[in-house]
Amino acid sequence: VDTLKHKIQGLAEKKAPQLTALRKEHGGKVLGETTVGQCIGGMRGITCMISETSLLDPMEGIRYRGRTLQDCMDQLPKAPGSKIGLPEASFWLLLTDEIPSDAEVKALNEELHKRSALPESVVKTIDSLPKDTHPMTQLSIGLLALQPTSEFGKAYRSGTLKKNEYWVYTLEDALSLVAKVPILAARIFRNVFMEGKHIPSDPSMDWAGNYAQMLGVSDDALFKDVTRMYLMLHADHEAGNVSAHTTHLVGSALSDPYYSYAAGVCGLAGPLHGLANQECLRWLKNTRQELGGKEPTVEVLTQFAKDTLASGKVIPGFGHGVLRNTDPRYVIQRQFAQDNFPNDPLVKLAEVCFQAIPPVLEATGKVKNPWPNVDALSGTCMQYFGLDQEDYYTVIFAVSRALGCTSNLVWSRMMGLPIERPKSVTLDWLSTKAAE
Ligand code: AMX
Repeated sequence: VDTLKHKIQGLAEKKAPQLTALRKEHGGKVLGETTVGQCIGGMRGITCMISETSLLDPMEGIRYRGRTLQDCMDQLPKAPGSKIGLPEASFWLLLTDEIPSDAEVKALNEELHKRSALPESVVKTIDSLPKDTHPMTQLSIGLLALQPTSEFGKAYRSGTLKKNEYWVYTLEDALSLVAKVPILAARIFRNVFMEGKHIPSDPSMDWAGNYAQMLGVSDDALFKDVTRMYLMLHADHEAGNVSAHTTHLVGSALSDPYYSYAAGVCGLAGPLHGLANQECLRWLKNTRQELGGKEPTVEVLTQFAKDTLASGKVIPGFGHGVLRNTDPRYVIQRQFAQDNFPNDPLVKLAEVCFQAIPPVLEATGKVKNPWPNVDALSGTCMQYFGLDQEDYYTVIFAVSRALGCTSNLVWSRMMGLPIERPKSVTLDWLSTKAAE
């Protein structure tokens, strides 16, 4: 922890003059105008937040601290025998702007294991929930049940916490939350789908590999890898998306990381956000069923895609709000699937979709990005190993996004960002303004 603190502090010292200059000398500089359309339309395209951890390039996709995901795959330390950049190494990168060494990731994993035990009260709370409570509801309840353990909360209540120490206690909570979230998430999985038979945490394992073995759906070493890959690729995606923004907003009120991320998880549970991967898998499965044993071909899939559009539905797994190219998260998952299980029927179907669907979407003339997004394959990769409990998929997303959301909280407190309070107006106010 001391090394991590030291590195974060060192980076913050480098960034401090930049932040001061931006505030003092350029505070009045115009970044853009806000239109009536943006005010009604979900604030799309309004540049109005800071997130140091990642930045989205419309063509190359998300970059963690300036590194593309392929860079992360190549450069981040790996578990023995694995080719996947470890997600907890990306946590280190998001926090420090440095690729950790193998020894640093090992030490980080040891620290996470030390912090990973769930208090008995949290275990009781989770175990007492009705099994038909959605796993995402259970996860947010579990995170809130952990809130009394917040070091930030305790320090703040003590009345002696100084503003320049906020980030230290936020980091303490971020580490503990990240340490505990796979334990909590695995417990929920085993309670809901495996009759409450739990698999103990293995302190010799990496963060994501251990999560995979606690889920216990497959003994295949590749299941650990697919989990590592999923958790690395979903760790962060700027701060404007619903879960990251919610976490940031709640944190801006100095609510501690447990409160903040529990709120973010509630946003992730929405069908327009974290639930999309589930939709994609369903679409592929339905398509396969309707093909009724027929070999998928580009011609058949083209017709299928046209029919989906004609019935007024979207084709899940394609398109993006900001990206304008094939999502690199899709590219990496596709490579993994091609390398390891190219003959899986759903993988084969997804391959044909990749060829057939973009031209159909392009032909509509309105779809801004006809290319596949992250969700086009993630469910397929998970179900290959037997993780076919679709209601659980968003929980895995949430375990991953804890890395980005909590790193961002640390940096928000480090930069002393204030409470968020954008201006809202009424329709009448807008009409008057529009008529001017
Ligand atoms: N299938 C059919 N129509 C689509 C489409 C798709 N895959 N993607 C976009 N369109 C349509 C939109 O519905 C919109 O139609 P409208 O003008 O009649 O309302 C038009 O094309 C223009 O949309 P856009 O500006 O290209 O996209 P957007 O920013 O409004 O929406 C998204 C982005 C992801 C919601 C959209 O592409 C979509 O619905 N995709 C399918 C669902 C999906 O894969 N979601 C997961 C996204 C990844 C993620 O963030 N987790």
